[in-house]
Amino acid sequence: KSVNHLHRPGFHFQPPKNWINDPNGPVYYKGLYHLFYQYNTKGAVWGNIIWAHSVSKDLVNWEALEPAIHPSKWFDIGGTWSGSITIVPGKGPIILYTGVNKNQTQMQNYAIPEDPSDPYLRKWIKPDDNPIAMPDYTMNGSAFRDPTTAWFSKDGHWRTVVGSRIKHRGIAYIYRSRDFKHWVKAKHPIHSKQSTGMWECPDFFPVSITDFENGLDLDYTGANTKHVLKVSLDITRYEYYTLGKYDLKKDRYIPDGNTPDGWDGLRFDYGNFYASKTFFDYKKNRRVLWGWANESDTVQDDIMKGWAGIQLIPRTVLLDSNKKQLVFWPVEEIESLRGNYIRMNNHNIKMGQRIEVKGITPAQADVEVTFYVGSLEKAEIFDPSFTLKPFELCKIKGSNVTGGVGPFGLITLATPDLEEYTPVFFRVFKNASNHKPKVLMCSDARPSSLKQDQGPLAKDRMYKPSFAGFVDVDMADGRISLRSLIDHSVVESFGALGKTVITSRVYPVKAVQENAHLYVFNNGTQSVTIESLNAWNMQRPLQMN
Ligand code: DQQ
Repeated sequence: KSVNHLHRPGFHFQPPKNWINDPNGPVYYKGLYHLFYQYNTKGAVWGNIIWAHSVSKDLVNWEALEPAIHPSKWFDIGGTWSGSITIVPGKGPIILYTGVNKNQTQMQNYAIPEDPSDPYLRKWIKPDDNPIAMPDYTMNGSAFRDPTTAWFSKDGHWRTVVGSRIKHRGIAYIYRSRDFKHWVKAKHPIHSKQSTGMWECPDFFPVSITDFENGLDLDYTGANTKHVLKVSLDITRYEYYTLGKYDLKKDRYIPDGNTPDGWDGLRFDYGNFYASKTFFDYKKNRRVLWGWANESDTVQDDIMKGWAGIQLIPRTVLLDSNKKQLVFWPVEEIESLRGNYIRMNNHNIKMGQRIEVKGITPAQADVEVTFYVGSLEKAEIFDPSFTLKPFELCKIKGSNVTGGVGPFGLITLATPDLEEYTPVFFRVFKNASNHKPKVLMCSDARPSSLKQDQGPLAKDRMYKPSFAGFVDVDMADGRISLRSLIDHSVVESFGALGKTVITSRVYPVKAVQENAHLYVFNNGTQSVTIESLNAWNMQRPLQMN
């Protein structure tokens, strides 16, 4: 069966065909970046999941290897689901993953490389003393999965976190081991939260509160850290994270009061982004985040296309210098794909104006723009009694709804008459009392495609949400920046140097390939200045699986 290329990304990670979901076991080992991922060998829908495996020297070009693990033993015959890799001194990399047995019970297993001295780690063995953790009678055997990368503590124990739930309470269990074979569950979960549902794909790692340039490995034990706990909520398909304190003695994590724990929490990405996982890249001393973006197309069209799912461009993760949130930025390696280049400086855009960015390929591009806004005098008042969530606000105040300061930003994947377009933009409000800015960032897929839904069920409809998040900036210098990576059916946008990130998946009918256009626009009464705009064609990697 052939694959339809019309909306297929050019520079995002993807196998040649079929369905992919969660990134698994990302690691840097002996000069190679490894990425494993959930893969259906048989089609473009979820099912028959194995761990596919690719390696890269630069996070840009990828070489597919044979699958690392697939269902073969009693403890994983019903599925080889998500997990992680830990490099264990003296043993090499070890996979922790969730196996499903024939009765659909989930359990944690491990796998070891046949030859840890081989940088490619081609062959994996599942020792017979698996599983390493089974659900006991107090636990939910159909919600017990996705072990994190383990870390070693001074008390001589390895620890890993496993996601779960009991009724509606989301839970992160913690397990300890001295030898990486015998694991014992700690008496208390490391954290849990009522009414959040299953915690899929937990991720737990430290960030420095003094060094805002380098990442930390999991075993780092300085006082100058906070911890991050991220979970993926299967009910909403959103992730959220908190910042907090990890108490090693009690094996408990306590979120800071100012990062909400639950549905309204902070997100790595406010758009189509799920089951993410970080790893520490000791080659460059950074923590790197991988995340999966599902299709937003109808299931029928996924099958017709012959492929579904991509991994987003890996992002570095750091604590923001305000210590209240994380910031994300595409890994620098991706810039090696930048080709033809155009720039624009000090260009004023009046209300209602739209300026075309010409001279690059708008369907496969990297665009960075810094706006100078100046005074916020005309900004709309942000009513603190507003209980609207960002995506609801964006729904009411779309890119065409005139404001004071904004909406302004990019119009991506557009036809010249705006029959189809995906706008990515800011709208700057101000607080009634102290006049501090309250910035809304939107990536609005509603006008992205003329394509009709094929029926009333979710699987027959296109998913075109008005994704949005607030951007925590004071705009003291009157500026705000936006970067978008545009790749046919993907728009990955970074507001204010990665303070707020939003990814959309869109499927235009007309605004495709050479017929896609890119614009900068302003629909606010206050004019704004494009202080600088740099845009590049993005080339395809020389090798993509
Ligand atoms: N996907 C895996 C599970 C995980 C879910 C199965 C998250 O291990 O909880 O493919 O997308």
